[in-house]
Amino acid sequence: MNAALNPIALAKLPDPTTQETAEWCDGFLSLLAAEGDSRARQILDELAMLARSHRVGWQPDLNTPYVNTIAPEDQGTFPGDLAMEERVGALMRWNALVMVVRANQAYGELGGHIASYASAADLFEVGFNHFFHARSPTHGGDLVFFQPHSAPGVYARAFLEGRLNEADLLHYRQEITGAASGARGLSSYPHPWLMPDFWQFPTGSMGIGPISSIYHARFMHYLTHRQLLDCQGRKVWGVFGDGEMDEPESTSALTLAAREKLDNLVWVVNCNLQRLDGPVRGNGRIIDELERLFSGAGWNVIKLVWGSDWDGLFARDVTGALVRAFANTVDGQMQTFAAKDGRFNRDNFFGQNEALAQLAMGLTDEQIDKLKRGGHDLVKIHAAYAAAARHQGQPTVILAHTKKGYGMGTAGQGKMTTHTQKKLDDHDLIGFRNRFDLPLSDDQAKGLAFYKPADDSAEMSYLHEHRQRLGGAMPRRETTCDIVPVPALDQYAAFALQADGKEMSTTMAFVRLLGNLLKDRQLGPRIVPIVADEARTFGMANLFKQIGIYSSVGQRYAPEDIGSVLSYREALDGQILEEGISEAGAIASWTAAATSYSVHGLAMLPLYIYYSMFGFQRVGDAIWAAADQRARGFLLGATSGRTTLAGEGLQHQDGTSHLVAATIPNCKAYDPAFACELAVILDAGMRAMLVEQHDVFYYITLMNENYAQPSLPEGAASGVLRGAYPFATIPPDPAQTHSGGQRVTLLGSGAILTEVIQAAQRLAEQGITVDVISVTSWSELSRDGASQTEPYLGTLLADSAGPVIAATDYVRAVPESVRAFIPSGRRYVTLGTDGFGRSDTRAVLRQFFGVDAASIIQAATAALA
Ligand SMILES: Cc1ncc(C[n+]2csc(CCOP(=O)(O)OP(=O)(O)O)c2C)c(N)n1
Repeated sequence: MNAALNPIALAKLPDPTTQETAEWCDGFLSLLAAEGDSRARQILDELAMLARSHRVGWQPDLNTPYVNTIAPEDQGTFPGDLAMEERVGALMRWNALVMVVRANQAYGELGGHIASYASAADLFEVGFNHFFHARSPTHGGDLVFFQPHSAPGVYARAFLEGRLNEADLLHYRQEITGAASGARGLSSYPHPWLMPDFWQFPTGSMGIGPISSIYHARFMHYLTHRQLLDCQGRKVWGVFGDGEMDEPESTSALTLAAREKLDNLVWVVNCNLQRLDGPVRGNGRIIDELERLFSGAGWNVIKLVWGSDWDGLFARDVTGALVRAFANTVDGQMQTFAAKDGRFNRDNFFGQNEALAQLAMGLTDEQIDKLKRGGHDLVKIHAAYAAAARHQGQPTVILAHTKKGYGMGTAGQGKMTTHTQKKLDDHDLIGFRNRFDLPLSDDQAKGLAFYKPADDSAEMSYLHEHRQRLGGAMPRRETTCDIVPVPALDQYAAFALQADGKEMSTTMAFVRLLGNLLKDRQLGPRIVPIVADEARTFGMANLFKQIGIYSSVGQRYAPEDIGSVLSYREALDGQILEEGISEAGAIASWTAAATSYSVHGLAMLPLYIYYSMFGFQRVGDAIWAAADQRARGFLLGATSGRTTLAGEGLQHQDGTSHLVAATIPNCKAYDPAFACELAVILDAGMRAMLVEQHDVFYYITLMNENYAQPSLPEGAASGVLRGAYPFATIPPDPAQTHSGGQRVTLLGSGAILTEVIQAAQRLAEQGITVDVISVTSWSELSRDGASQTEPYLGTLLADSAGPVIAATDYVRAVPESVRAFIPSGRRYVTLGTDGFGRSDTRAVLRQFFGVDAASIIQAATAALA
């Protein structure tokens, strides 16, 4: 592009007040005219280098003028039928609006949003008509993350496409009533759990969609580089809110996306300048701020600020008055302009100075009112998407300027309160009809009638034809994938099953099991070990060399420990995902792998091992979203428990993860004490997820305490999986007759089971019969109890008698969760680690929290008294 002919570029130039400045500028412009952009860039680079070598202290401004990145002459031809797409888009807008308004007319409490989709409609529609490719025999399918509260628009499209009917739309946000009446309830936001053949990615919790999209895009590179699946040609699209960008998760992985050169990733940030309460940056400009942020992070930034009808204004604006005016207009003011009519904008925006007033002279107030922002102009949006899709070597963000509540007139457009606006009066409805030229009578508009053109109409043909070209309807969640065979348990876990008193920690056992599984020809390659800079902590350093750490550029250095058998090895086909110190990133990575069976039709088995405290507590919401996305994989909460991780103190010691895990319906959580139990659980989990293909995931806590590991007791396996099994009955010391046939049952899980066993032995020495039950999962016991007339725990306890004492390394609420299933008449006492953690030796900590053998004996003795 020749800047000499471009008024926008001219306007950005410094005022050539001095002769010298003018000469420099002229020199540059003639260079540009004579030798083009690339030579101009080269000269600028060289000048910048020269300036730096003299420590001039100059940095280029990361902001460009408040105009479109793509010049009109570079935007290419729009490949669609513009008028048709506007008509079809208007129908989406209408049906989405009707759906929300009617749901709330019927039941005012249901909620829902109109204004967000009103701003995002064109951004979605261009994607649907021209870019978002569904999975088909010839294409693996794009991944699309939809702004959650714009879901009504996606339903409206599915309605026109014939995937949903009117009865379904009438059950927006009513899944229960919908199902009961034979219709399909439509979930508030994208929830794969609730609409498993429809939504792919849960985005309802702001920030999780953005970070998730990055790690999904990276995981596609991982699959390609490991030659498991060729993901080339597939894109990850995400439409997110400008307010949503404030979430730490939204921006925390931007540099990773750039570093990994994720050119398969395109974000569209819907910059309607508003969030829920008000403006996103009332006193600044969010588009400028995001431009600086994203370009600084290494992204390709495309600003999509103004619609085509501004092109003429810019072309006539030879003095740069428009660009200067925008540079002086903050978003709070821009929102006011959006909310007001053409007259107001003429007076207050174009009225700022003579040059601007001149520009607006040829426009009527109505034309001024209708001047489009870039994110409402199909042609401009298409140009931006096409440029993004073409761009190589970087992820792209499109900063799309829109109006919140676009077209909602005085009822909503640009209003402070528009986010939650769910009512429109007759006047607004007629206004909306007129604004978008909808084929509705006054009565139909006022009566909020859904509108679907006849099946053989041009609109419907256009709609279907465009989706057919792109592989069919979207969003669409698929679940077909091959079964991955799991080797027989004794092939890889014999050392754990017959441990025979050998000392090891369950973490060591896990690493050994993992090492063995990795060697399996069929399962091995599907395993995705994930760490967040803690592999050495868990004794996994041997895997670095064995299977390599994934790196999209291989290894460009000689590692310091090159001679070592454990040398740090990065490789293009490396298998470990080393996410660095980002639990948010690691869990997003885990989710990408754990949903690969559905997103890519290729089942993978991610095992993310981390400090258990930094899991459910730190990234619990992301785990909840993974559950919603029907993840299948293992989460391994290592160094778990409040007394087992001895020296680390308050912020590291986890006493609650099992409490939270228990609240996630498709999470099976286990706190095994022994390597043999762990092996049984791991094995069953793999079979459930990879062979039987259940939508469950497993949370297993692991400890770093070494102790003697028993072999798996005969017949214990099924109890291990159900949550508990009788570990031992210790008969009373016959020399001690004074206790008079007393009997007590001790329940223990995880690390505290060893304390329970010690206590049992000492109680038996006092002449008491002690039944020891190893609890592997409190939550499985509790779920069983709640769903069965004869709870398994009750059956298990039927063979014993006397009080029941339970002890764990978790808060008391964990063993309390099974109280209801203890047979009546038997006293139930729970010991746990409530309170803040602190540092000391294990023995002292257990004594302090009252979960050591002595405390268990004391509780048992008191209960027997
Ligand atoms: C983690 C989280 N916090 C808060 C919300 C509630 N919430 C839903 S939408 C919204 C405002 C979104 O603003 P923006 O991202 O700018 O999108 P817009 O609706 O303006 O397009 C908020 C606060 C949420 N869904 N998730």
